[in-house]
Amino acid sequence: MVEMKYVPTICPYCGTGCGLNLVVVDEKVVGVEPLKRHPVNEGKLCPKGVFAHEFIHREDRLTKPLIKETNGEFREAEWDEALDLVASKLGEIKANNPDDIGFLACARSPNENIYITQKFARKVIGTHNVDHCARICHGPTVAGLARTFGSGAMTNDFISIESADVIFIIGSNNVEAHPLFGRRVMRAKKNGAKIIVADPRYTPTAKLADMYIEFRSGRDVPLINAMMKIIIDNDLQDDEFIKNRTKNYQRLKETVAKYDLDYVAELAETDPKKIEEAALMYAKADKAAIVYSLGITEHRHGADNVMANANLAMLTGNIGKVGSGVNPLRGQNNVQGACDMGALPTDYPGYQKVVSGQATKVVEENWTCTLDGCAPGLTVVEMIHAAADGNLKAMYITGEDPVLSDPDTNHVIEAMENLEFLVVQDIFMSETARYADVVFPAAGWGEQEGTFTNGERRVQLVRKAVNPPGEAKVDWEIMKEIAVRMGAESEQFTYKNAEEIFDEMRKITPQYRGMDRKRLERPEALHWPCPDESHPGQGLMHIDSFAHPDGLGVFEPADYIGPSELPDEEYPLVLTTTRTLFHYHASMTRRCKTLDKELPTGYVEINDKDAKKLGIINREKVKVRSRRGEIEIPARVTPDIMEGEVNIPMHFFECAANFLTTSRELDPKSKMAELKVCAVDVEKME
Ligand SMILES: Nc1nc2c(c(=O)[nH]1)N[C@H]1C(S)=C(S)[C@@H](COP(=O)(O)OP(=O)(O)OC[C@H]3O[C@@H](n4cnc5c(=O)[nH]c(N)nc54)[C@H](O)[C@@H]3O)O[C@H]1N2
Ligand SMILES: Nc1nc2c(c(=O)[nH]1)N[C@H]1C(S)=C(S)[C@@H](COP(=O)(O)OP(=O)(O)OC[C@H]3O[C@@H](n4cnc5c(=O)[nH]c(N)nc54)[C@H](O)[C@@H]3O)O[C@H]1N2
Ligand code: SF4
Ligand SMILES: [Mo]
Repeated sequence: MVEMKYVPTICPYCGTGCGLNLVVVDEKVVGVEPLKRHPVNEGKLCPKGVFAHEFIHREDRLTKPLIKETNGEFREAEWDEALDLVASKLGEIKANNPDDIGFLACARSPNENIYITQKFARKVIGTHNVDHCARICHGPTVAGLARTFGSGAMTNDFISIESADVIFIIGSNNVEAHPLFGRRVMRAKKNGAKIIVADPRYTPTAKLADMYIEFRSGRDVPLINAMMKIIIDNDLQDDEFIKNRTKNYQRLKETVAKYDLDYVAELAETDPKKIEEAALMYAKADKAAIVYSLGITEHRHGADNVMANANLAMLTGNIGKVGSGVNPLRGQNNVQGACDMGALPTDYPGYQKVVSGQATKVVEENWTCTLDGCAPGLTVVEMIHAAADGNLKAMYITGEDPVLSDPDTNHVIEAMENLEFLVVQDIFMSETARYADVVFPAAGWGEQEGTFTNGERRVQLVRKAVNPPGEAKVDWEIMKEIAVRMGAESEQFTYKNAEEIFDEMRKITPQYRGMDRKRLERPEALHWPCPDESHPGQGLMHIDSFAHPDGLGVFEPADYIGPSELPDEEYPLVLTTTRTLFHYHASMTRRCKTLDKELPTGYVEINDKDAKKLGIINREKVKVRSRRGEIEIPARVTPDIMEGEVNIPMHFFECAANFLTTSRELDPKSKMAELKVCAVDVEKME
């Protein structure tokens, strides 16, 4: 008899966090069904969710530990041998200097794995060198919203957007990147909301807009400052809110006074009338929401961009009420959780600072150890630079693929090759795993229990439907084995299941303290902050006061800095890099046959007028060059990108955007690299 079961869980792709059932027949996941009553997706899924089961049972899953021989080839190894090797090598390097080792946590995997990764780095190795992909994603959100609001997370829940009167979307293509949030934007429009989209590309999201503002990548600060100036000039600011809930308004006023409409329009290569009209629409609305994503964050002034949005919302009193707020759409399924869990070189779980003696003491007491509570560790891009310079000797990378995802691929490869010892723990042989000394096979989605925290701070259970393939193990189990081998006090790594880890975590994480597993079993789960077991969780933040100790929001005015690399004669075009509907980064969707058929490889979008000048026709293969590298890639000629700008989706290693991008300049406030702007040349090939 065929045995069939439905296992409810959460989609493994974007931070929307849709609920679905895995359909399991004879120990194999054969399909996916949306959860009809799930509060996020209400019975709908985007194509990635619908076909999410297709990568699980792939033949090329990693099933055995691999050790690289001196001839550069991998051989299969038994677990004991590989674990012993990693424990002894890490022990050797640690004995010399714990800060010679760096860790990357996996924002694709459950909170429990991530908590263990940072605990392993801090307690077992003794370093704060632990970070993850948020650094080159929404790191500026965490930094920028913490400065302005006191908490670095999305201020409203997803459903709130449906009550907005005006939605200002800047640098977010949510119809493709967060489709089930995009669905709510469409519903808001049906309810009468006016939509403004500011983006250098006329995206599927922009096509929904009542007003589309085309403008040049990297000019967000002047654009938003000009909007604030118009609002103040027209006396449309919310004086009550500014007086009672904020500080530093005078400085904001002085800063934005410099952002004259015509100056900004010229700088941003846009229409001044549109900036003015957008500002008036936003300020006059009763409830106006800001939605943003990487178009705002992935710049060397990413945190300034974020703070400009926060300033705009506070200026008009659009915080702490339904239908308003500052809504960064978080990327990975569990990147909100990865930040919450303290996979950050500056923060313990719950954003408690490693430089705080008080926070360090609490963590030490709970972990029964002493910690180095003084200097923060290295961030993602700093680790890559340090490895390339010989200042970092080992890396332990769990579920992240910097060779594909980090800026300046040639430099990343150089860094990986320069490491004395590299451990990669993944579900597939990623581009980065090829450079590893030891590869551990990890259990993936559908093969383990735990929790994901979505972009609206909703903490949801994920469940095991099938066993991992071959000898693959859950991430935390692998690290536990190494911890024990490295002599970590055994009582500290004796977890029997993910729930025990979650319960330990919530003891030191104020935002999660009130979440017990029983409460998370409800379909709506719980939003953080949830400080105690009687607290209902909180979808809407900053209702009466901000999360700063004095309860006030802080205006943080920012001046225009702009991109570090502007077009010139040799590299005359601005390159931006983005996402497409059918692919999610690379490793999983490119292995889903249905999605791969939809879009088998990459392309460079180029404006039709630019293409004409260069004699390039649609689908023709062209060469794109920057100061870092070059790739060959088919052209997609389109009017939907502004003149002077080209765009490459980031998913395809055979024509990878990151061979061209730069990691030279980082945002001083968040250490973000400039993934959304660099200068390139597009050449016709012979
Ligand atoms: N289908 C799919 N969905 C995904 C992902 C995926 O790989 N595929 N990845 C997930 C992850 S990790 C993330 S972080 C999110 C990202 O979600 P988004 O940020 O929405 O995705 P992107 O396409 O990278 O960038 C958004 C928009 O920024 C615009 N842009 C470029 N430069 C600028 C600029 O200087 N200013 C402004 N205002 N806009 C600019 C681009 O044209 C693009 O339309 O998506 C998540 N969802
Ligand atoms: N040019 C350019 N570059 C970008 C961006 C851009 O817009 N432009 N966006 C940036 C952003 S926003 C992000 S978030 C990063 C994403 O960068 P990455 O985090 O490197 O991207 P993923 O492909 O999501 O990597 C996840 C890896 O984890 C593995 N994995 C999945 N589940 C598990 C698990 O349970 N356990 C373990 N151990 N492994 C698992 C996958 O196979 C994959 O190899 O890319 C960044 N890079
Ligand atoms: S919107 Fe995001 S979470 Fe929902 S099905 Fe699509 S990829 Fe999955
Ligand atoms: Mo991301």
